[in-house]
Order: sequence, then C-alpha cells, then structure tokens
Amino acid sequence: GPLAGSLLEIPDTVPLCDFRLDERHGRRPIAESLDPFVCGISGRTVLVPQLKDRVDHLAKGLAQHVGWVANDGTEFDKVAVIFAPNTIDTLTISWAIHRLNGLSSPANAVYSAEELQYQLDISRATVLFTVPSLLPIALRAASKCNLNQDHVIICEMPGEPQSSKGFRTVSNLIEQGATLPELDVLRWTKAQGRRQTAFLCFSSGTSGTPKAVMISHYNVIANVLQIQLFEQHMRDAIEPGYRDVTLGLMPFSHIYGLVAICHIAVYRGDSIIVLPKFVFKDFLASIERFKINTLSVVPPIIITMVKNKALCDQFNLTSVRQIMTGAAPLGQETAQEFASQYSNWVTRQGYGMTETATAVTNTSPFDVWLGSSGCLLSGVEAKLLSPEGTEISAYNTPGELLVKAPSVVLGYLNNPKANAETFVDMADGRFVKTGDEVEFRKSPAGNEHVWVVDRIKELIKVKGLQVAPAELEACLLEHLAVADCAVIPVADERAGELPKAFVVKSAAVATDDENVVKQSILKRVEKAKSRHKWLAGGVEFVDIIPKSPSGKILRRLLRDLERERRRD
Ligand code: 4UV
Repeated sequence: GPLAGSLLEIPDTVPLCDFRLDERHGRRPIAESLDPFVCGISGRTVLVPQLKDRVDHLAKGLAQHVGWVANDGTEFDKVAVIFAPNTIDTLTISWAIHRLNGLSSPANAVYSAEELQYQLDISRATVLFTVPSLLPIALRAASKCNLNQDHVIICEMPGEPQSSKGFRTVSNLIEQGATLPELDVLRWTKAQGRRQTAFLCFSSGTSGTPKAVMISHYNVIANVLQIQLFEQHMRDAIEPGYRDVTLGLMPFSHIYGLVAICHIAVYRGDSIIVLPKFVFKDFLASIERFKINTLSVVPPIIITMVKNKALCDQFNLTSVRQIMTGAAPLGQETAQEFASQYSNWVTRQGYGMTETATAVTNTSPFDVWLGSSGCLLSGVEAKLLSPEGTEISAYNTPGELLVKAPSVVLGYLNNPKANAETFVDMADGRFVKTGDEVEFRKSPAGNEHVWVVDRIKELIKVKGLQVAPAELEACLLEHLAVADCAVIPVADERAGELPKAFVVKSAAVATDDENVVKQSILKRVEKAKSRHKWLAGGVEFVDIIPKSPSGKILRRLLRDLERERRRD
C-alpha cells in the first residue's frame, strides 16, 4: 500500500497523559479552547486546560486518599478498576492513575457483581471507581474480594445523585488535590520504558476464560500514531485544520472505545460526544444536536440503521462524513445496502483486537471495498498460516492471521501458559496469533486488502462484545442438572452471534420435564452473567459432548454441525 515502508517514530518514555497534553509531544500546538470531551446528555464540556488540571489534581487527591506513592516502582501494587459507563471523566481517571505509576483496569458497566469480582481478583485491584447507580453491584463485588470500602470512589454522572453517603467522589479528590503540593512527578524511567503497563483490559484470547491483557503506554501511543499516519493524508485532503466531532458511544472499557476513539481523538484535538449507553433515538438526536461528523459503531448499529431508515430520516444527519465499524464482521451485503442508503458517507471498517491495542487494519477512503476490513496499517507485519503451520503467500487463500506490530501487547498478566500459546517467537520476531481466519485479496484499485472470513478461536462476539465459551461452561457446570456441556456461537441477524449451550443432563436430575430443567439452566446464567452472555441461542440436550483424545471440547465440530443444520 501507499504507506508501506513509511517510518514511524514512536516515543517510548512518555506516559499517555503527557503524550498529547504536553505540547512537546503533540503534532501541533493544542488550542486551550478545544473541548476533547462533551457530555452528550448534559452538554457539559471538559476543555484542554481543565483536563490537564483535573488529571493532576485527581492524582494528588488519590495518592493522599489511598496512600499510593508516585515513584515506588511496584506497579502491580497499584491497580484501580473503573466500573462505569462512558463519562467525560473516564479518561481523566485513567490518566490520574497513570500519573502515580499505577494501572487502570476498565470494566464493562453491564457487568454483574460476579463478573466484576473476577476482574478485581485477577487484576488484584485495590481501588475501585464507580458511578452512583452501580454502587450496590460495586460494593457486593468489593466486599467479596476484601477491597477496602474506603477505596471505592464515586464518579458523578448526569442524571444520577451527585454524591453517595460516606463515599469520596472524583470531585472531592480533585478539590482536595488542588490544595496539595506538586507531586514528585512520575519519573518516567528509561528502564521501564516500553514495559510500563498502562491498562489491564480483559480478553479471553484464543481460548479459555477472560485474562488481564497488559497494554503498555508504548502500545497505545504506537497504535494512535499508526492510525494517525494512515488517516492524515485523507484529513489533509478534506481541509486544513479539519477536526473530527466523533461519537463516544463504544464502551471506553473496551479497546475500541479506549484507544481507537478516546486516545486518538484527544491526540488529534478532536471532540468526543460522550454517550453512556445505546438508545437508538438518543443516538440519532445526538448526531443532529452536536453535528457529529464521524460515527464509530459496531455492525449491529449499522443493521439497526438499515432496518429503520424512516426513523433515521426524521433527524438531520447531514453533518456525518464517515462511519467506522469494527469488533465483529460486517456482511458484504449489509455493507452494500447501508452504503447505498448513505451514499454521501464513507463506510469504513477496522479490524483489530485487545491483544494488538486495537487496530491492525483500516479502510482508506480512497479505496473503499465494502466487506473488506481494509489494509494493514503502517508498522504491521502479517503472516497467514495453514492449519499445518506452513506460510500462505497466495491471494484469496484462507489462513490464520499472525501479526507483528509495535502495538502487540506485553502479554497476559500471570498466565505463562496462555502467553506461550498466543505470543510466538518466530525467526523474524514476536507475533500474536489472532485466531481469525483471513484472506488477502487485491482490490480493484490494486491494494492488498484483509478479508476476515471466519473465526478459528473459541470466542463468541455478541454485538461486538466478547463472550468466552469456557466462562459460560464453567458457570453451567455449577448447575446440578449439568453433567457436561459445550457453548458455541450461532448466527443471529441483529447481534451477529449468540451463545448456545449443548448440555448433557446429569443422572441426578429430579424431573423428566426437559423444559423445567432448561428454564432452570437459563436462570442460572441470567443470575450470574451480564445480558450479552445469556444463552439467547438456546439450550439443547445431547447424550455426549464430542471431545478430542486429550479431552478438549470439539467446539468447532459442534459449531459446523449447527451451521449445517441451520442452512437446511
Ligand atoms: O479483543 P476484541 O474484543 O477487540 C475488538 C477490536 C475492535 C476494533 C474496532 C475498531 C477498529 O478500528 C479496530 O481496529 C478494532 O473487538 O476482539 C477481537 C476479535 O474481534 C473480531 C476478531 O475475531 C478479533 O480477533 N473482530 C474485530 N474486528 C473485526 C472482527 C472485523 N472488522 N471483522 C471481523 N471480526
């Protein structure tokens, strides 16, 4: 492609909070009047100088309140989980944590207490940020892992009570911090450099239960610069000084919202219109009200728009120039139908994963090929491997994608087995196995495009969110009626995929009524897990779960059988 071979210089001794806000590292001087964050509900904004101050003051207030020291170098003693929907302060909190050399672990706001507890445990968090409406769930999880209740901090939300009795708020800590002497600012040592973890995001990778992914400051900066380099020529072509007004709807707890929306936008000096949850009419109204020009969404939102064109037409959406989708496959036909309805918009797709600190590919507006995930970003090296492990170089031939890039993460926290399976040292460097089946195809314009054709790994994607089969299987096995089970994805028009369980009933089941047993199994999952993990693909009773001689569940066999049944 046009970017192949361009040199990327990636700073590796700069923390994220300084990367953009400290002018020495910025692309262009930051106008103090820019508003990186705008609340899509209240209209409240955070301007650049406020963002800087809020990060500094919150860091100081936090250090004093929870007893963290800025420079002790024991980073894994200082982990804070942020359990909140998107707010204009979410990134401020992460950056304040980073100022203290700490790690931020964002958790999805839809989590149940059990799921949150798992994240607190695995990340060994000692501080928990949440919002008033989620406080009961947060406290239930915190008490189960002995997290000091004094270290639960409330982030204010529009439309929710401004304080919760007895709990510190982000505003309290900012006020308190403003009166404290300057921090002995984090001495960003060359020794830590590329190895300094910034985020612990959760992903199940190619198999097993969710794991804490160690994402470094360097990883995030690298991906921001890769995306920026890819897009700069297009932005220059639009107009000098062009600014995105972008939609901040994708969860900031997921790599997509965190890096490919938040960090890239703040770096460029764009505005993010922050929305805490998807309500279709609010989404449309926000585009009109804030004149949003870049929409970053997932395929189910594209499908909702296609199916509800009449409602969309009631809103003035003429500000939009482009729509970006990723996190799950967008079918070629859907993409074509959408693009014909919104022919003035550029329909783009990105492909990436938590383990690559987001983007591996992106669509150039000068070579849109609907259904393709676009071209490799500059700085990415890719390999396709056959099931036998030989390298595939031909076009239009599927294989597992392996990726080498500066954004490939440090690894999974405390999990040498998963690290050895996922991050492989090859003769030409360290690659990550994506678990995705991909083809390289030459576009009519002559560029090499990446087409994601199938998924090899166990992962299920419901509305772009991860669901790990192993996590649901463990939950099902706790049910007395379940002797054995396997969970697989089944296709769904709206959600993309839904989890379905095959269950071998245990001999101990008291009733013959399969429906009663089924309902009881469904309830168990609904009680323990957030909604996107519910078994909306169904429960089917079987006599045996197919396994390999070593005892591994043959989920792919079940998935392929199910696909064939549905095709008939
Ligand atoms: O780890 P994760 O949950 O990460 C993501 C990342 C999403 C994005 C979003 C916008 C971008 O610009 C971008 O570069 C990345 O979802 O899940 C990773 C898995 O999701 C599937 C694939 O199976 C990954 O291994 N996936 C992600 N993007 C696509 C996709 C896509 N465009 N097409 C098909 N599958």
